[in-house]
Amino acid sequence: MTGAQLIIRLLERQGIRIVSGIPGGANLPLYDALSQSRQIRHVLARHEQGAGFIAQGMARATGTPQVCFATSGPGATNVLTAVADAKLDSIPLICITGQVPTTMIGTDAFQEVDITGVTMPITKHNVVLSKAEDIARTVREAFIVAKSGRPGPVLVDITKDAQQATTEFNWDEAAPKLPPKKIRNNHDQEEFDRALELLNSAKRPVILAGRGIMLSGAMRTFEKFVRTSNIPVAMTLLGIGCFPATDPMNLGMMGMHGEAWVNTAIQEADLLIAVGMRFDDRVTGDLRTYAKNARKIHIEVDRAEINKNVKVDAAIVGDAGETLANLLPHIHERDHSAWLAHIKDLKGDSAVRDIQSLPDSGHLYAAHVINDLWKVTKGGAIVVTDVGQHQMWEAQYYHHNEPRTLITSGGLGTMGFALPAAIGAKFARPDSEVWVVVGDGGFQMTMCELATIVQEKIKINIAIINNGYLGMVRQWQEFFYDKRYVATPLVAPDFAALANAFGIRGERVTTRKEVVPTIESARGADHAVLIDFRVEQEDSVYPMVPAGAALHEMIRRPNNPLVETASEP
Ligand SMILES: Cc1cc2nc3c(=O)[nH]c(=O)nc-3n(C[C@H](O)[C@H](O)[C@H](O)COP(=O)(O)OP(=O)(O)OC[C@H]3O[C@@H](n4cnc5c(N)ncnc54)[C@H](O)[C@@H]3O)c2cc1C
Ligand SMILES: Cc1ncc(C[n+]2csc(CCOP(=O)(O)OP(=O)(O)O)c2C)c(N)n1
Ligand SMILES: [Mg+2]
Repeated sequence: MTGAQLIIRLLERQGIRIVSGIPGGANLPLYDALSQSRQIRHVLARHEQGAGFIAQGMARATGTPQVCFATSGPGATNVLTAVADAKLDSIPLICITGQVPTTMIGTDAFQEVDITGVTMPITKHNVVLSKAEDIARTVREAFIVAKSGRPGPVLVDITKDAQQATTEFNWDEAAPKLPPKKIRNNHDQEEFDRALELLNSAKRPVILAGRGIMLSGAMRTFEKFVRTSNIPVAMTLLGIGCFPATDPMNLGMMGMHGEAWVNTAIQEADLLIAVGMRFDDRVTGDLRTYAKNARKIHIEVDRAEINKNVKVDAAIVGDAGETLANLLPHIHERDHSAWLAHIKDLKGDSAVRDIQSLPDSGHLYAAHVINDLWKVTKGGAIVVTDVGQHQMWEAQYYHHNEPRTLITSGGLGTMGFALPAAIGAKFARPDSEVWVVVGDGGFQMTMCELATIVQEKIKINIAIINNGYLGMVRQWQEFFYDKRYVATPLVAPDFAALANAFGIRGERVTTRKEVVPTIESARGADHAVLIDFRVEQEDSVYPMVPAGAALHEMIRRPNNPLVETASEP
C-alpha cells in the first residue's frame, strides 16, 4: 500500500473515528486515501486552528489521543496555536502535516516551512518522515508518546513522496522502538513516609486538586482519600469536575479568581496536599508569600514539576490514582471539625451570597446568565468556555459534578478555543448536551467554524456573553491603568443575524426574565442555536488577586450590585 493508505490504516487501528483538517497540495495523497476508509469520518474545519481545537475537544472530552490534518506551510503554521495550547494543558493531540517532497526540502519550495523546527518547543515530540517504510513504527510511537505519562501533543510531518511511495505493512514488524518505560518506584520510601507523617499530624490541611486526577482516572480513589482523611478540597480551574461541586468537602476554586474563603484557607493552612496540579502562577500568586505556614506534599507524574514553582516537603512522583491508593491504608482518620468550622465561617452565610434571590435591577449580569444555565441544565451539560471574564464566571457560577464536563483552555488561555473545541466535544460525546460559553471577542476569532457546525449538522448551543469589550483586559485597565480603555471597546456584528446567515437560529436576550425561557427553547431545538446575551458592559470578575500579589490580597467587589459568588451548589 502507499504511505498515505498506511497512515489511514494505522489511524483505524488506533480506533480513530474522526479526523478534522483542511486539505492542500502536500497532504492530498493522505486525503485521497481517506476516501477508502469506512471507519474515519473527516470533518472539514474552516481554519486549521479550528481543526486543531476540534481534535482537542474530542481529546479533552474522552482522554484519548485525537488527530488533525494540515497541509504544509500555512496549513501547518495555522495549527500552531492549537498545538501550543495542547502542550500547556497536556492534551494528547496528534497533528499530521504534509511536507514538500524530500528532494525539495531546503529549497524554499512552494509552501515549505520547517514545521518540526518551529514546533520543537511546543510539542512533546515531533518527527519528519521521508520514507514510507518508517511510517508504521513512527505513527504507532506517536500515539504512545501522546498518551503516556504526562500526555501532550505530537506532530508528525510526512513528505509528499513518502505518502506516495509504496511499502509493505506488517503490524508486528512495526513495533515501536521507544526507550523502555522506567519502572518508577512510585513511593521513594523516605518521601512516602514523610508525606504520611505530615498527613497524619496536620491540623489545618487543604487538598489542592488538579487535572492530573482526571488524567489518572482516579476520581473514585480520590473521593475515598478525601473521606478517609477528612480533608477539604480546593480545585484548580482545570481540576473542576474531578470531585463533585455539590460535595460539602469541596470548597471551590482557588487562585486569581478563586473563592475568597478558599484562598484564605490556603494561606492559613498548615499542610497543602497537591494532587495532579502544577502550581500555576494563576494559582499561587506571589510565591514568596504563598502558604507560608504550610508544609507541602506534591503528588505528580512529571518529575520536572517537583519544586519547579513551589518547594515541597515531600514529593511522590507517580500516577495520582496509584499513589493515593498506596497512601490510603496508612491514613489515620482524623477529626478536622474545628478547621472545617473555621472555613465555614470564612465562607459565610450562603443565603447572603445567593444571586438568584437578588431583585431584578433591570441589568443583565453574566453571572445570572451562567447561574441560570446551570440551574436549567441541572449541571448536566458539557460546557466549553473561551477565555476571559465569562470563563471565570463560568467557573464560579456553573457547578460541575462530573469529570470532563468543563472544557477550557487553562495554560495558554487561547481566545477562539471554545467554538471548535465544542464541536469536537459533541463528536466525542454525541449524547451529551453541549454549551459554548464565549465572549464577544473570542467568538470573533473562530466564528467561521459556524459553517462547520452547519455542514456537519451538529447540535450545540452557543451562549455569547456579549459585553461589548475585550472584558478581561478592560478589567485590568480599570484596576491597574486608570480606566484607560485602549483597544478594548469592541464592535461586533449582530450575532443573531450572523448566525442566521450561516443557517443557524440566532436569538438575542437583553433582560433577565428572558434568560431561562431562551435557554430552554434552545435546549428543545434539534439544531444548533446561538444566543447573544447582551450583558452589563463594565462588570468585573471578583474576587481578584492582582498578578504577582499575595493570594490573600484580593480585590473584593465594591458595595454589591451583585454578590461575589453564587449560592451553594
Ligand atoms: C483568564 C484565566 C484565568 C485563570 N485563573 C485561574 C484561577 O483563578 N485559578 C486556577 O486554578 N486557574 C486559573 N487559570 C488556569 C491556570 O492558568 C492553569 O491552567 C490551571 O491552574 C492549571 O490547573 P492544573 O495544574 O490542575 O492542570 P494542568 O495544567 O493540566 O496540570 C496537570 C498536572 O497534573 C500532572 N499529571 C498528569 N497526569 C497525571 C497523573 N496521571 N497523575 C498525577 N499527576 C498527573 C501533570 O504533569 C501536570 O503537572 C486561569 C486561566 C485563564 C486563561
Ligand atoms: C488569542 C488571544 N489573544 C489575546 C488574549 C488576551 N486576552 C485575554 S482575555 C481577553 C479578552 C476576551 O474578551 P471576550 O472574548 O469578549 O471575553 P470577556 O473577557 O469580555 O468575557 C484578551 C484579549 C488571549 N487570551 N488570547
Ligand atoms: Mg467581551
